Amino acid sequence: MEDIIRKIREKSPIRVYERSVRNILGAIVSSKNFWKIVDLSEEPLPLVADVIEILKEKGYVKIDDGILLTDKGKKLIDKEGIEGAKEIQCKHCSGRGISIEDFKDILKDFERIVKDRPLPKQEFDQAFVTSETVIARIAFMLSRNDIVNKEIFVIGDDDLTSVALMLSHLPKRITVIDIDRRLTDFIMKLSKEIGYSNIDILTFDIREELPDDMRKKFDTFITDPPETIYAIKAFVGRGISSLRAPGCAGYLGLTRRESSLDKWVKIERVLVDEFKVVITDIVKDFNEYVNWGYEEKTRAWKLSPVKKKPLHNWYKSYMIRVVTLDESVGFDGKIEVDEELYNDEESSTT
Ligand code: N4P
Repeated sequence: MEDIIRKIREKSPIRVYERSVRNILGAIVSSKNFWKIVDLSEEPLPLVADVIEILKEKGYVKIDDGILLTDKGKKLIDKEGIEGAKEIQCKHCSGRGISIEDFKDILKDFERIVKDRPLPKQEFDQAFVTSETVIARIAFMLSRNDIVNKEIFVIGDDDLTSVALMLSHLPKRITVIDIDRRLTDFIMKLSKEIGYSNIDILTFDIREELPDDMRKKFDTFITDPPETIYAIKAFVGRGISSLRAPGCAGYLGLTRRESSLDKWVKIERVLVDEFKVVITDIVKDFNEYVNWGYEEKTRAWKLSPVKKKPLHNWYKSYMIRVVTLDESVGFDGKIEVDEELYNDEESSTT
């Protein structure tokens, strides 16, 4: 084991721990599919690819149409007492801890109304979540008292969360911004179809400073940023800056697919030490993303040891809820990066 870890350390810019290698080996025990292994191991994709490469070099795995343990690999599993990764989440709520039973009608309406939605654009790191996820977001926010009679700010909306919010008719008012005019036009069109007028829709690049009248205005925000520190500042920092008072809530998706725990702790520090908000909820695999279609054009594809498109939704993210306190401060400055807004050494899907 030590020898494997040493080799990986030489190869990967992402810090590796024995536990990471064990997680990846456990995932290989359970599945030979690369995307599933990333999903089950909860390790960043570039690290999973490097670990598999080293395991192959050392004769622990072989690769044909999938990733398989060799006899030497099976011996290692036994010797190290590594368990196959298990999926034991609740079947009723898919592990979200929230029931969408009462929202079946909204779910149906949502699915029908978004049918001809714009397809994901790689340029903006788009990949929308399943309809169940969107409805579960509404149920979750509702359960935390963050929707009814609230002014809600949706920051980036390829998921069309604003549309589900409109269909619920629960918020007092909705504001939605997105950089992609296809989306703002589409949301505008749907608002007319639904007959919902308490909505402001703006095409906006989140690297820019928010207009003054959007600061300290909202009760709740929701966003799903790319996994970089710049994006956390731009999307979440501005979200916090847009909240009206202490006790307001923000929701953000964070994934392990493009984040090591070392990066996560940096993100958590930005939230807690810089923005001075409290983290109240972290729900694993809350957000499930539909495979976006541009897989073959991504770094993840180049890194994948087997060139086969994913067949299941392997990309998930945690749902994080934060709440503002007296001392909370958001971020208002300009962000002057292009590529780095979306990508760092741990990301791979844009
Ligand atoms: C998803 C961005 N649906 C945008 C909202 N990426 C996930 C970020 C998780 N915080 C999707 C990655 C696919 N390129």
